Amino acid sequence: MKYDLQFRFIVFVFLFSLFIKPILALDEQVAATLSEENRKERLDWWQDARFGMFIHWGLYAVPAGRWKGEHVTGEGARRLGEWIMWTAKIPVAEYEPLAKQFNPSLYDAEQWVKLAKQASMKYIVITAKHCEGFAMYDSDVSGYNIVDATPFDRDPLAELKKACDKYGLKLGFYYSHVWDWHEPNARGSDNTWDWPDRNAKDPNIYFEKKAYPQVAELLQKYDPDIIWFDVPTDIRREQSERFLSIIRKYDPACIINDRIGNGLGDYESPEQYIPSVANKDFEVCMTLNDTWGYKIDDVNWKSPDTVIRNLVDIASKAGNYLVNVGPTAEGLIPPASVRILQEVGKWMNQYGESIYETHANPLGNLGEHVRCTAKDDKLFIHIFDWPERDELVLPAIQNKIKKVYLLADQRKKPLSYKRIGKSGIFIRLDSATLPAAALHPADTVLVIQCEGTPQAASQTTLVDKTYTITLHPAQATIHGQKLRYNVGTLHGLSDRNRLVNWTDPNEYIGWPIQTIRKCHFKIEMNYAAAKSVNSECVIEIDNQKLHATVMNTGSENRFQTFSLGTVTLQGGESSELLLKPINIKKGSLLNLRSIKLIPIIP
Ligand code: FHN
Repeated sequence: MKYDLQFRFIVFVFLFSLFIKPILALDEQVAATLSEENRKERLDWWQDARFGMFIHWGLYAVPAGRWKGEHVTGEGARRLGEWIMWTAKIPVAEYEPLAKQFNPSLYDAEQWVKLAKQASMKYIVITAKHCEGFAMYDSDVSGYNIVDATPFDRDPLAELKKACDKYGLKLGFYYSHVWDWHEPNARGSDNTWDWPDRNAKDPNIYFEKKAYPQVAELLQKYDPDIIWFDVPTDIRREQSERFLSIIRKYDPACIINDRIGNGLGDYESPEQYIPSVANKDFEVCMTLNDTWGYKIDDVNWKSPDTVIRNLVDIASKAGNYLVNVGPTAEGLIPPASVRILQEVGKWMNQYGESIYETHANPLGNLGEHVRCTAKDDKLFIHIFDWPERDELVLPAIQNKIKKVYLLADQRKKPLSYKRIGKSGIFIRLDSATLPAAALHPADTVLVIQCEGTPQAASQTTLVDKTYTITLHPAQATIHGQKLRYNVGTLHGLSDRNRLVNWTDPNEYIGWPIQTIRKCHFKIEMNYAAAKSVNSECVIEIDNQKLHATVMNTGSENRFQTFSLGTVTLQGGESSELLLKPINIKKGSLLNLRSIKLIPIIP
């Protein structure tokens, strides 16, 4: 008996080492790539790049937002061009024949890559397979692809990869790994019009038959720099790990976004909004109109100035900006998109140094019309709106200032500035004497060149009569134990970071602020509240109190702005602006988005 057990144990150890250990070893190798050191190394080029092109291209470009003569639209995702199969509940049997019409004869990968370069974008992410289930590349896994199922008979992703390599752009693939409306077993936001019985769906069949092997072939065939997964609903940890292992088997350096699911991504992916405060690596993806996939009827284009300011705002928080184009069924990027990106490129040609390879603003909270990026010994001060009386007031920096000049001024003519006590820098921007070419309607960039790496003299918010200052709850000091700031995932369609558990009326928040001269301010509060209606709170500063009764905004995610009154701040003082409950009727006091101090110029 004894020898029998020993023999069995020996056999078990042998089999374990032969078959199980390599699998665990594989997991150990994959697990090692999740280290912060590995992640930072993978993201090195990506963090410097700051700006990329998103491309949503698929069969949905054929109907282009219309079905049987009707404009297909609706609330939320229903207005999106690439959602037409879901929104119009188009059966697979009626949707598949679109492939026979799909012949993008005007497609020219080099033209697309040249536009991205002209816009000063450093990488491209294109849909390899969206929720419609159609592969935009030569897939050996599914015949439902652009080479086998259409008259086009070319591989657009292979051509794009060649063009990106030729012109020095990185290339990533978007892959909808959970949602697939062409597949009977895919879950998530699934196809319930062909296959209504959700309980009959086994996602593992879909993963094993299509998603896992397609991700593997994308790595094998095209060696992408990024895999951009989408919407990780209905995916378990081991399934996300399987996708990770597949990618890591072929490329430890391939960047993966957070939508792989279960916390396994390299960065966060806020969509259609810019986080007010960010403390993680993130990339904002955004449309140029209101749809990702091409729609004839969507002409709600953003201006180039809006795109420029978004890029600057995101870069000031050390984030990336992935701006989308939705090519037509003929293979053309819409002319309106081309024009916007060309204008952005002109600004980047002049000011790109203030975006690429920069770090987040080190000066703390700045006025609404100003952003800051930093690199080496320089601070890049981005002036969105020309300040009152040509006066720019900035928080003080510890460093000795070597020079202040306009980035676009080739002669780097020094601008006059002076320090104001320990708390501020005062720069005169006499627009009458500045070179007109250096002033851009979207953003004029000043350089403050320092001795050494610029450091803020204080993280106390400087308020002044020359600009509106916005106080964010993320930057508040919390006075209490239960009340806290919840830093959720940035992924999704809105900023979910918020104050939570504000149930104790003795707990409050505050922002240390400082002034350099006497100022009068109107104070506005932007918040959402529903359960705590009629609770009371008060803003206190310098012995002045502004009372407020919490109003019902409809829900704890629907925000409204309320004016609370005016205060006067004396110059040369440091104080703390406090927001305190007086009583809390029910739930958490309110979901605060911001408090604004708007100067009143007498
Ligand atoms: O449903 C998709 C949508 O079509 C689009 O691809 C965006 C891009 O990030 N992602 C999903 C919505 O979050």
